[in-house]
Amino acid sequence: SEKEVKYGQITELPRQDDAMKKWRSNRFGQFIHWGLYAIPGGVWKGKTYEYAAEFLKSSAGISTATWDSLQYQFNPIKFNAMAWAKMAKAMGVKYATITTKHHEGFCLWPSEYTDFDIENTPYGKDLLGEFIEAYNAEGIDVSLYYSVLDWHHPDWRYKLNSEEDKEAFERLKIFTKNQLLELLDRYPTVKGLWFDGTWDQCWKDNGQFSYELEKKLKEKHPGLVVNSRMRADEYGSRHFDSNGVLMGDYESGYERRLPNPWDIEVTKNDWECCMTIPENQWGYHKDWTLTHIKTANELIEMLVQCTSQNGNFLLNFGPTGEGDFREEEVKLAKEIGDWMDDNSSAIYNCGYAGLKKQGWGYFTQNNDSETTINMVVFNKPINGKYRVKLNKGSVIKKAYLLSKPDKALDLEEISNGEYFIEAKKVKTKDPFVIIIELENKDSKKFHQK
Ligand code: H79
Repeated sequence: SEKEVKYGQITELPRQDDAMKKWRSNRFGQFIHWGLYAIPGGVWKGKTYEYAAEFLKSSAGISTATWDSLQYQFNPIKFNAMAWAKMAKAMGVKYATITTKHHEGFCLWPSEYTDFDIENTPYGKDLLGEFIEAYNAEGIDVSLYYSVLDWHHPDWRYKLNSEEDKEAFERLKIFTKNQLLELLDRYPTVKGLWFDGTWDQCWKDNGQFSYELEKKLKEKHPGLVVNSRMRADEYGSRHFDSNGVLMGDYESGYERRLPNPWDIEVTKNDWECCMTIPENQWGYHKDWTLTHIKTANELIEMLVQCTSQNGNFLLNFGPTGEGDFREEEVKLAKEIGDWMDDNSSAIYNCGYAGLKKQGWGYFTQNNDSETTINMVVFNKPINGKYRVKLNKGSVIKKAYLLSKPDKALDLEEISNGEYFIEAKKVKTKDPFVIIIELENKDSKKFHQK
């Protein structure tokens, strides 16, 4: 039975305005986690802490005063915003999301509302402004990550137990709103806000506030794209309201995990998966031998899977305290970029093709095309034949490798609409893309004009 929800969804979904269409067509983004935690890099007083480096303050039980004094060491002399932006562009991302303030509370921009910011470091300059300008100059959209959970701010409470807690939290709400409006004021080219740290009871108890805040931010900044994680309704339901309706503009619950690749329900909403390269490290950690480090092919497969299910893929980088990227990240960015150079036509502006996923990989389809389908292959079948099950009545006109458009691949029709594409002897760089051209329109795509 339907509940009455007053502080639920604000914008009807899926949004079809130009800003959202752009967000959707971007598909591949770079996440940047940068803050004071980059300085110790997971190591405190000679001891290495395995848990996420951006949680070191909590893992090592460091007092707020001690942690906050890292501010006076923050001096990323190697930071070169233009070099960062060029690396991101070469990797093939169309957007970047950067931590303006993580749980530690340190602000990467000079904020009027706190001294715990970049202005009061040896670096001193507006680092966030430099970042945005450089990325925009490379044609990359920028969104801002903002944690409402704040270990530095004296008014943050996990739970509001007393009148005094409630008063403190009222002040925290004003602070939060001021900072967000300040960010949008200072950086008018920003495309989206990515909220985090919204799971505590205090936030769940303030659904009306997150509703009014989302509304206000969108009024100030038309086109703004906000993640579902920002929101709770007045009953404390997060991401989805008490009737299961998605809040914000896209689902942002896919953190370090992907949906089941056969799931069709997920294609009905916009969504984004954010992913780390090690198991669970967002900020810079000195020791990457602690866990598995994902390979370029593993990450490319995740990007392709997201695309095939109408999702975006936001891949995280954790720069060092000095302001450069570790070698492993530079190498992966290059490898992914090389693949994107040849195959990005199966990614940008692409989404769910309306077809049943097969074992060899993923179908994607350009949202502006009705008769061309991409097959991105990660598992080569032993018989060299790629099964394609089209919707009934569909006929394949031609199939070929994206890398060799002039050579038609052999087709074997199995039954009405069902084919084998033969590609046993082809030489390709893996993972590779096969293109199918259909005789007729065959599209059950969700995001259609
Ligand atoms: O910024 C990165 C991490 O530092 C941050 N989010 C990503 C993007 C992060 N903060 N905390 N966590 C990740 C893990 C926290 C998980 C939990 Fe929970 C919060 C466990 C209990 C409360 C998630 C929300 C699972 C249950 C509720």
